[in-house]
Amino acid sequence: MDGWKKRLAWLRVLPEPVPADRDTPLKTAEFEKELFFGGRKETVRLLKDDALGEGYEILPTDLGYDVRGGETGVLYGVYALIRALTAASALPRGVRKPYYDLRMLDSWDNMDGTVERGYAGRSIWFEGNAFAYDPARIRQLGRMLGSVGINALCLNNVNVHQPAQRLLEDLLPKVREFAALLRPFGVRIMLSVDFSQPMQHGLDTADPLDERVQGWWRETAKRVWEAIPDLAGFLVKADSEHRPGPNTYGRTHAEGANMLARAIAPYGGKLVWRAFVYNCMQDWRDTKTDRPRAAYDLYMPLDGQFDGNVILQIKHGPYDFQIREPLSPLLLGMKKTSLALELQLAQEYPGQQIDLYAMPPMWREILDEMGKEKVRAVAAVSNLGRDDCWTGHPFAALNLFSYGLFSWDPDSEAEETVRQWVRMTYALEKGQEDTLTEWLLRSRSIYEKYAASLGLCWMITPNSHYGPNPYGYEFQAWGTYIRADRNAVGIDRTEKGTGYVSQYPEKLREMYARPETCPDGLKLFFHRLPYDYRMRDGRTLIQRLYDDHFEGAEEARAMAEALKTLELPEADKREMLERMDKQLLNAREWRDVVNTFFHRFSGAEDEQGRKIYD
Ligand code: GCV
Repeated sequence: MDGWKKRLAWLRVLPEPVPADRDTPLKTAEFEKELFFGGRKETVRLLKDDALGEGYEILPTDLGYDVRGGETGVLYGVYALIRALTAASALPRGVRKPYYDLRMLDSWDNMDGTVERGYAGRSIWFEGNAFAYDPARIRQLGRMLGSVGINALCLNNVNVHQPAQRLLEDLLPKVREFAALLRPFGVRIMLSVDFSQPMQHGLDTADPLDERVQGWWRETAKRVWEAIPDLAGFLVKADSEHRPGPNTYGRTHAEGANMLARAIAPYGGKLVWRAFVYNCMQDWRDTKTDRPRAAYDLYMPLDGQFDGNVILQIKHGPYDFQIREPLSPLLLGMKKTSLALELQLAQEYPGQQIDLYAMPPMWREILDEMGKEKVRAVAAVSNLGRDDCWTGHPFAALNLFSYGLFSWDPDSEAEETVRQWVRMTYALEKGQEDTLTEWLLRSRSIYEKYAASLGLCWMITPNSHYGPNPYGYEFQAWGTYIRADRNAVGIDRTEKGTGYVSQYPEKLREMYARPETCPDGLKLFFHRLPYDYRMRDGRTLIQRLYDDHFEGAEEARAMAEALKTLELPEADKREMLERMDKQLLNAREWRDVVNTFFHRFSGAEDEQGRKIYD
């Protein structure tokens, strides 16, 4: 039960737990300083300077370092110093402040202890429809989050199932106790709320323009913030995948969000409203409706109508955390609304923390394409669970660690971040450190080759979302089609097709609109192309699909061979090897199922004569 105590992930250099009496970030900073520098020659002084808030400055002195910062800033400064010294990376210079004020981790934990799309075991804090946790583990969680600058944790699933509504009611004192455990690490709590909650309290409506509804939320907000004055805010999934929302009452999403935002504004609360709204009851015969269009069509006309404390949280792509999607055009289009970029650390589509999938290279691409200034906040769906190693696959902790660093500094480099995680987590000799860093950096492209070549997504097993099933979602209501037939595959999203491409600014629109200029990775996302279509490198489309699947499976095998040689702590090694074996089976399955599927449709032979099943 206490196995997690030995699994310190990137905090291995801080082996003792932070004692419970360290109840402020400054006291935590003092503790971490003593723990790390106790056995070293440097002298470190902590200088509190409230004007710096979350910011800090590390100043080398004759004897060691001064760390100056606000209450939380000092703590971040100490962690940054420890990271730099452990990973032998450059010391942060000058005053450092986080680029985004709100750096959220969204947990999809249900109160029955399950975690929606969770791949690291059950919830760390809910079980049996109640709070159930080890306070020491929650403090260690706070420490992990604080050590990489994550400053808000949403406790419950955006799909708010009973009894999670009670978090705002009789369970509020428990939320308050929980919040106190994370406060010393600079982490504030958020709660997902159910838009229809007033209806469980005698009201016959949740209409945001109804005064009784507004009054109910005002009263509720007052009670909640009295109990937890530093609650960061509410998170809402409305009118999405059967969740209640303002559309039921003929009201807009701006009207719905503003109503809640006004209730919490007096307390400085943020209302985070998710833009993941689409028709999940689509008839597959309907080729006009195109799911990726949905969010832009709904929200662009509302730009400028949201209150100042509303943050519209937008998934990075227009679909749903697929392996390769273009950037959501909404992130580029909305100019008068505060936006948050939503990422998913939980590997729902990319291998479920069985297959290796390091995300920093993807985030670098997303941030470069978007421009960091387009959003005011960042959120990521958590990959944590009750497993001893916290993240199912010990290497999946890299994604949590890196998310923190990217959310603090969106100019972070993928390779540097990965290397820093490797050095923080393991004491490997240089050759092994290079091996691990290299394969982590390649892991996404390997997965992409066997699971989402040319931007063809959704060929997955329905519901579980692990493993291949090319037609699994073809006749379903979710708007997730590949439309493969014996001649062609993909969806035409140009002006001649669904018109989705017109949601982009001109430069991107032009690039995506023509198959010749559309990046290979998105070719079949934007275009419907025949199997004999010639790619830029001269290969036919079908040959490229075959090649990617053969290469992906082969590279996964080479990766497994290389990673087997690593000298890791026993538990990490065992878990890594177990998962690698599963990944190899998965990659093989993807290769053979997808290649066979297209071979049967197209009748095309592989130019290299490799085995494809008839
Ligand atoms: C929390 C996808 C997932 C759902 C998730 C949803 C969302 O559809 O499969 O499990 O629900 O995204 O982001 O709201």
